[in-house]
Amino acid sequence: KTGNYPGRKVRMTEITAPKSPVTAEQFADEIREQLKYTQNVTPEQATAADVYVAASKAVRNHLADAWFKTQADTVNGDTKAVGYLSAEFLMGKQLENALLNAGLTEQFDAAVEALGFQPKDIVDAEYEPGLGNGGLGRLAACFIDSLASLGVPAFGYGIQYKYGIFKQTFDENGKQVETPDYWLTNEEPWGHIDYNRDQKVSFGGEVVEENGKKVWKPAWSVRAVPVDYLVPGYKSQRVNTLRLWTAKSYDEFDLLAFNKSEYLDAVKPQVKAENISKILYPEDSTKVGKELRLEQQYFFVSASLHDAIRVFYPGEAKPDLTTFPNKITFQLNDTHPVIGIPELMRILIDEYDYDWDTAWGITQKTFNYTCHTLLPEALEVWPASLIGELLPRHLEIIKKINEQFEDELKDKGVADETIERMRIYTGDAVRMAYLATYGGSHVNGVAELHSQLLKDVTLKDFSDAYPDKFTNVTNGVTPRRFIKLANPGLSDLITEGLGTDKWLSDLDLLQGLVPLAKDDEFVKKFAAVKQANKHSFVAFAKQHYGIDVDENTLFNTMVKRLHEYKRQSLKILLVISQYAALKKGEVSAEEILPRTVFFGAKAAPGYYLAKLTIELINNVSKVINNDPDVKGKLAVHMLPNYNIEMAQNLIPATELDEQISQAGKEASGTGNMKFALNGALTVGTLDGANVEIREKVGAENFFLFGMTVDEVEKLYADGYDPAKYYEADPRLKQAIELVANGTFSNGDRNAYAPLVADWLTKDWFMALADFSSYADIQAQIEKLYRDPLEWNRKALLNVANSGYFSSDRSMEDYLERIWHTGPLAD
Ligand code: GPW
Repeated sequence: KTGNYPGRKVRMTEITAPKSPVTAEQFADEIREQLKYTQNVTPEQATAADVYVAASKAVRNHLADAWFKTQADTVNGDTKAVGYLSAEFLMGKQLENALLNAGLTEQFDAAVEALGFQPKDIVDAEYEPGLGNGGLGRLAACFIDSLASLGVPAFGYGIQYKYGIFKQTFDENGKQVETPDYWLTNEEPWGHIDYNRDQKVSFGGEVVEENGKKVWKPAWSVRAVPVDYLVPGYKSQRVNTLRLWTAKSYDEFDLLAFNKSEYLDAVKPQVKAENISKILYPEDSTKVGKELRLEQQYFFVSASLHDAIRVFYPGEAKPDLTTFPNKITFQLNDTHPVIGIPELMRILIDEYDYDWDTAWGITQKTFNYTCHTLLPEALEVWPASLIGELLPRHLEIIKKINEQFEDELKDKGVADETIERMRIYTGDAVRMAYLATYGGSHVNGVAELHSQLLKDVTLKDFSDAYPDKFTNVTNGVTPRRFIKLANPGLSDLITEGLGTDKWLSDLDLLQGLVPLAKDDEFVKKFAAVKQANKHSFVAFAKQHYGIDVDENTLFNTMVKRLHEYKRQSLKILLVISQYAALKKGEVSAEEILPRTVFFGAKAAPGYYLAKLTIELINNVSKVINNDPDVKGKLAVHMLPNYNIEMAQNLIPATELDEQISQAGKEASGTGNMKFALNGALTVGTLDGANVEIREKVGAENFFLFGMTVDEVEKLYADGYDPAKYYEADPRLKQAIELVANGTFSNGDRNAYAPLVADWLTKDWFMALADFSSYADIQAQIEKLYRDPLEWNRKALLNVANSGYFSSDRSMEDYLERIWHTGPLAD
């Protein structure tokens, strides 16, 4: 394997001719066949749900040959593969995307109509898999789409959770209610469970010495069974694999216990084993030091590493694993899979008899680490006692890695107190981010600013000691799902404007739209697309949420996980102040700009202030939407259960996007990219990828406000007192008073007291300090919006200049800077 990287722009040419072209009639027959032989219903009996399953299986069958060929080329060719290890893959609905990438959309539409159905009803029948929390999981899904589209051999490795991210509803008081997301209730046609490619994963027990060799004697094991999802590239004729592990028990039944007639005890091991893949932890950017979570992490990582050895050294009892890093490079998606580092060491030493140094060489070459946060509380640190109990051999290996690490640092002349700070193993804890940084070849952040702050702050000691390890790869999103599927109107207009649809696999071509921003007729067409998307979203909102939305208002959206650092509080305080101004008649008739504010956000179930913020937003919404004084001027909607489907519908309809995190806290953001690519203007801080978006689209096409990272630091250093800001800005004071005096809680002054107290005394993320500049910039926003042509010109320039934020470009950067590999030969 050469591992050579062929240079940037890894695939400029699309492979357009499908291998097995199929007519609509043939495709209809294939669906009928599936209905008959696998669904066992006649076309007359078939419901939309039946047709969805049948059509999905038909599409999957179409992809089979390309999948086999990709696998064979991956194993037999000389191109290093990518293994993307991630605890989350937030895929979104599959059918439409698979049709698009396989080039079968038209055939599907016609076939389904021939069967007497509407294509949209069939596509809608799919239940969205929610195997991720937010940005990190969606990024993984975008990346594997791009790798397949670029023709790069890749495996996504993760967990097929039985319960995905919880479903969110609100009770009559506006509180978040979580219900389990049992997404596998009905037949799921995409994943194929492969019982014959299983792996054994063991836990607990002890380490003993036998003939001078350490031997791990585990206490219990689970069976990891892969469920394979196809990842078809867009017009690439390549189909990669997403392999999600599900946990099964070996001890179907404990006969001994059963014979003692302890029936329930007899199934306990089975329950324990199968619990491992039962549920996705719903915490996003906050660590939870739970045993089950460590079990999950080890479970999927151990199975995946063994799987890669099986795939690349088929049937070899004594493979030469010194070549392993030339076969596959593993990317650690945050700290969640970092236990893979000691696991590969263990596999090499204990299972394949390599010496420590050889094993270390292989391991360090094999792994790379992506950090997705700057919040210290989100960097995983495991109690050594927990690792010792669950994975005793791994704890030994980690200790030895740490010893070697400290020696290496001493040799480099690093000061003792610095070494002390950098320890991977502290005596009672293991710092996974440090282990990942030392144990892999490269460390990257996910936007320029974030990568810089990793080097300067979060991982400064490491960057000083190993400067060459650090690099940046700015995140991206797939234009197939988030432009073509989500926004067909804009896609058609782009294709019309550019005279080609090649932009879908080379998003830099959007630059060709820049001159069209000077063409008023084109800008008006662009505006008409946005208006049509707003119109569609009004229908979507009515159908899904039962709400009435006025399409002739500014659509202003803030969708993302609920987190203090993202500052939904800042937005709701602004909305309240705008409401107060309207109520008091402070805004003249010609100054009033009708707005509809959409929020979407799930809060981690145990995150008290986040849940209280949701409750507040819901109740502000109730008061405002029911107040005749502001009717037609201001409306607020907290949309329940933000997910990929909602994103695909709401983003194309949005005109103003909120990216208002405290500077230095949002590692990148990816929603920001989706909005810009769909022609929304951003109001935002200099944080994460906002910085680069603003650079690309032009400062004049971006509403910037708020403190910079340096100003934030200085304010902390000088001693931050939020009450000062409360006193200084009457708009802010008024807004907080309305929350405190019970306006949004039927007069109950206690309802939001914890939030109010936090704002006035702590305000850790300085929402109050940024309020004035945030409120001030609204005048600029509203002025521009009153000039639709100019607004839309700027929005179009956002689209034209955002091609950089394609995940295809992110993948090219990883290939060049980190993975040093490329696409398979055609
Ligand atoms: F804390 N992100 C996320 F870094 O969605 F692990 N979940 C997480 O648990 C973490 C990060 C973690 C997000 C970042 O918050 C966001 O800024 C970034 O765009 C996204 O990961 C993808 O890199």
